[in-house]
Order: sequence, then structure tokens, then C-alpha cells
Amino acid sequence: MSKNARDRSIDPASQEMLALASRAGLETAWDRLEKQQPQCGFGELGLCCRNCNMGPCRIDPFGEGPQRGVCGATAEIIVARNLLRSIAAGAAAHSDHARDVAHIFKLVSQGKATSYSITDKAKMERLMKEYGVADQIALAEAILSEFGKQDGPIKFVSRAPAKRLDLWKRLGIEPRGIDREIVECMHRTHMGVDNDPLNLILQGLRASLADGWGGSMIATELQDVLFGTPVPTFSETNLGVLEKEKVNIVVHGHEPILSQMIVAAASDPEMIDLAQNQGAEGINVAGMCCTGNEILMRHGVPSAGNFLQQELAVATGAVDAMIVDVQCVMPALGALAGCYHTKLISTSPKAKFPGATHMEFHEETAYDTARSIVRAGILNFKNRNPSRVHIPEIKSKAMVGFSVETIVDALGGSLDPLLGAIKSGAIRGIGAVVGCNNPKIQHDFGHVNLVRELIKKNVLVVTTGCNALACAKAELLQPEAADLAGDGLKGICKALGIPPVLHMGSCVDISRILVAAAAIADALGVDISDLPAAGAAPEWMSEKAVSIGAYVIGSGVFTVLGTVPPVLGSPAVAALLTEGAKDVLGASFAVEPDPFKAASLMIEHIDEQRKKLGL
Ligand code: SF4
Ligand code: MSK
Repeated sequence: MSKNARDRSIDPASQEMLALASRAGLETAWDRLEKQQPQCGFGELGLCCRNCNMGPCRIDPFGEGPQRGVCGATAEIIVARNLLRSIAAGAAAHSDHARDVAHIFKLVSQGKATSYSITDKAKMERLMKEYGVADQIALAEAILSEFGKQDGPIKFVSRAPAKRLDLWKRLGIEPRGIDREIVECMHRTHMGVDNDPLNLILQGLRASLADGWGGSMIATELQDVLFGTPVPTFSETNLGVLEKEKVNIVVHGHEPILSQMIVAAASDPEMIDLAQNQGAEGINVAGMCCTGNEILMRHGVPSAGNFLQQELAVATGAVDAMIVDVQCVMPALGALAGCYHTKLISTSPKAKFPGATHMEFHEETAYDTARSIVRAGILNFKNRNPSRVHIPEIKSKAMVGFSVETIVDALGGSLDPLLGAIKSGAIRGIGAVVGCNNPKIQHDFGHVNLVRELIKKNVLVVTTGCNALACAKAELLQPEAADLAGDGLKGICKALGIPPVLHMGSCVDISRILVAAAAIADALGVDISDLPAAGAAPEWMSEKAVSIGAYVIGSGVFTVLGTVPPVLGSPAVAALLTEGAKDVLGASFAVEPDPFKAASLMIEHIDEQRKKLGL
């Protein structure tokens, strides 16, 4: 195996495929990152601005060249504006996903999207009560109106502890309508509007809170209503879940609206017959990234891997169709799929890709479209070249699907046993570890080592997104992983039969972590910032992660980032995020690429909080 492959990933299946890709002369994200070197220093520092056509402008970080853009914007202003635009983009991605789910919920309520139905009626009724409405259509309308709400905070904000709500009010960052906050970010960063870095960052917090306690939370809640609230389920992860003798259909992206239907269509007897007529043993659906997490936790559909494995899956030569919706889908996939027989199928009118066949998916005709898409994958099976098929025989068992409701159930109906374990010190604290892969960090190295360190020191880990999949592949989501935990955490996990790392879902499901944190804080009579808890995103890359980071610290959770955000061009903004925020929000960011040191930072913080609580 080439040293290169080992340097690029710690995951043996990915190493195997990287070595194959290199032998075959296939280009991957790692190669493209190398070709981008050196990356633009102004960009890395956040010091370039092209918000108007007097620019583009850039500030010389060494103080020798220009210190102001043509309009007079300083490094502080440019860095803060760029940060705000990233938050707006990330919040928009999560929230537009939520809008699609809310739209389907409305269509289902009106009897217009017959492919879908209500799966968790009890949750829907709880939501109706929370919104104070009497019927399903009224609930759909109330939720849809959250996006454009002009005045007053969005509903789910009231799920936060009273102290936090009060703080947001005092700071003027209680989020109003989700669309309104995002539009305001774009307005304020237009040339000649908001030029006060602190004011810009406060708006960033407000928009991000509209994501975490709004868009993301709406997506999670309504997906549970429509597709079911996850319960613990066993499944498998990694490229070894692809099957040589079956039609392999990989669903990639973020929205379960599509992947749910693909799963249903692939188990249609007519489709299975068709697959068998084409010479396959059957149909194997596998997930990728977060849409994969959605069907993994609800249906136990195996996941082929996380973000950096999307190209490696195609390079197995065994993927007959890769079906994509929105977010985290590399535009490189089309060209790579063209080197194989793989059909790349785009489905969202919002997301088209070079080299893809577009089969547009609409809610009203969801099942029929899903059948056509699955059929296209089946009919492509015969085009597979068996001599080019190479599936690594590597996969791991994982226990997934820990919604807040499930965790409470596993604890016997209340949070008391968890609180007792935290108070006694058996559980030292809670670590929320989330986020993407980024080829700037050895694939999965940050995720897996950080999580291993935390559980070793009795920190219970909750995880979502690509971290969850990294942990699954590293066998940390199995009850047997309790043996890797410190004695206190091990004892609790063994007694409950759960892993020390709890899979809570996809990226939008970080909202589940917010709900859990609020419930624990309420039970202890404190704010979220007082909890012995810390967050981390060891390999983050997307703008969604910027929004997540902002709402997580805005909600009071100290967070360690593994890749450096583009803010170092302004020492004032960097200081505000890493120090100043602590005085105001009770939480701040730290940046630490070394996962072992990052774990120490989180544990130090957890211990400090324990001391303050007298634990
Ligand atoms: Fe340059 Fe100011 Fe225009 Fe940005 S807004 S491109 S700093 S002139
Ligand atoms: S898929 S946003 S790479 S976690 Fe949610 Fe993974 Fe990050 Fe996409």
C-alpha cells in the first residue's frame, strides 16, 4: 500500500481505495488539495473582500501593504463580514432543508403527498400543543410561518433554559424569522452597511440561533413526525457494505425526503424481480454522508461512509447509481463516475451537477419518481465491468439511533440516572463531537482519536454527521466499545447495554443535542454554559459547520475546532471569538488541530464546570 494512502486516511477501507485510485490515476479531493498548494494566504486569514466592484480588495497582514479596502474597510470589518456571510450560507442550507420538510408535512396534511404519511403521531400532537394549534394543517402553517416571521422570537427558542433566553434578549440576539435573519446578514454585509465587527458578529449569532433552534430543529422534529423518531438499531458502515452480486444504489446528500422513498422503492417486489432479471441477486441501498445517517438511524440501512469517501465509493466500480440531493456532494463526482459505469443522478431542482443525469424529484409523485430512479440503477447493473470491481472487505457493526426520547427511555423514563452519574463523577461530563471531514486533516484521525480520548476519561460522547460515521467505522458505536471507556462510563454503558458514543443522527440533528443540553440544564437549575459539557468539530469544512459552531457557543457550549476558521486576519475578531465571547455568552471557541490536545482542552473545561457546580 502506498505511504500516501496511509497519510491521507486512518480508515483501512479508504486507504485501500486511495491506493487503488492512485494506481488507476484517478483524482480525488486529496490530490486536488495538493494541487491547490499554496492556498491563498489572504483567503486563509479572511482578509479578501469582493463584496463590491470597487474591489476585490485585500489587506496586507504584515502591515506593509494596504490596510484598507477601496471603501475604507479594515481587516476587522472584512473578516467579520466574511464570517457573517458564511454563517448566513450555513444557516440557509439547514433551514432550506427544513422548509422542504415543512412543505411536505403540509402537503401530507392536505392529502396531496400520498407517498408519505405521519409515522410519529404522538410527536406531532406534542408539537400541536407547543404551537397551540388544533389541527395538522394549522401546525404545518404555523411552522412554515416561522421562516418569514417578522417580529418576536421563533417558537422553539422557548425550549432553551430561562437564563439563556434572558441573555439572548439582553444581547438583542433572540432570533426572529429564519429567512429574516439570513436576509439581514446579507444586507448588513453589503457594501456600506454594517461596519462594526461586534455588531456584525452579534447578527451572526442571531442568524445561527435561528438555524440551531429554528431551521435545524424544525427539520429534525418534522422528519421524526414523518419518518419516525429513531430508536436504537444495529447496522453496518464502511465501503464493505457494498455488495458484489447486488445492484448497489448509494444515496448521498442530506434530505431524507428522497432517500426514504428510494429505500421504499428498492424493497418493492417488482423492482427486486427486475434486478434479478438483470442478473443481480437483489438491490442493496447504502447511504453516504447525512442522508445516509437519516436512513441508517431510522431503517438500519448501512452507510458506505462519510464525506471524503464519496469518490472512493465510485472507485469501487460497484456503484450502479449514486443518487444525490443537496449539500456536501462534490462536483467532481460526475467526471469520476464517467470513468466507470456509475450513473450519477441528481434529483433536486436546486442542485445540478456536471456529468449527472437529472431525474427531478417532486413530493407529489415521490414514490413513482423513486421507482424510476431505482429502475435506472438496476438497468445500469449490466454495464458494470466485473474486472474493475474492487470492494474492500471492511465494515463495522454500529448501534445507532439515539434520539433524546430514546436516551430517556434507555435511562428508565427520566434523566435522573444520567444526572446521578454526572453528579457522582461516574460520567465526568458530556462531549458533543460533530462535523465533516476535511482533507487538510488525515481522514477520520481527528474524529476517532478525539472521541477515544474523551471516553477513556469518562466523558460520554454524543455525535452526529460525519463524526458519527467515523466513530461507527472505528467500532466506537458498539456496546462492546464500553471496554475502551474509563471505569465509570464503562459501568454505566454495560448496565444499560449502550455504547459510550451515542449516534444522534445527521447534521440537522445537532438540534437534538441542544434539546438534551437544555433538559439537563433545566433539571440542574442552571444555564447550558454551566454544564460539564464541551463540543468539538475536529475536521469541519462546510459553511453549515460555521453556523453550527456559532449557535453552539451562542447556546453556551465551549467548542474546539480542528481546522482554523478564516478569521486570523483580524486579531480583534479572533480574540472576540476565543476569549471575549466567554464573558458574554459563557462559552467561546478554541482552535486545536491535535485531537489529543483538543480532548485535554475539553476535559479541562468540563472539570472547571464541575468545580463551579460543586461536583
Ligand atoms: Fe473593497 Fe470595500 Fe468593495 Fe469590499 S466592500 S470589495 S473592501 S471596496
Ligand atoms: S454530511 S456538513 S460533511 S458533517 Fe452532514 Fe458530513 Fe459536514 Fe456534510
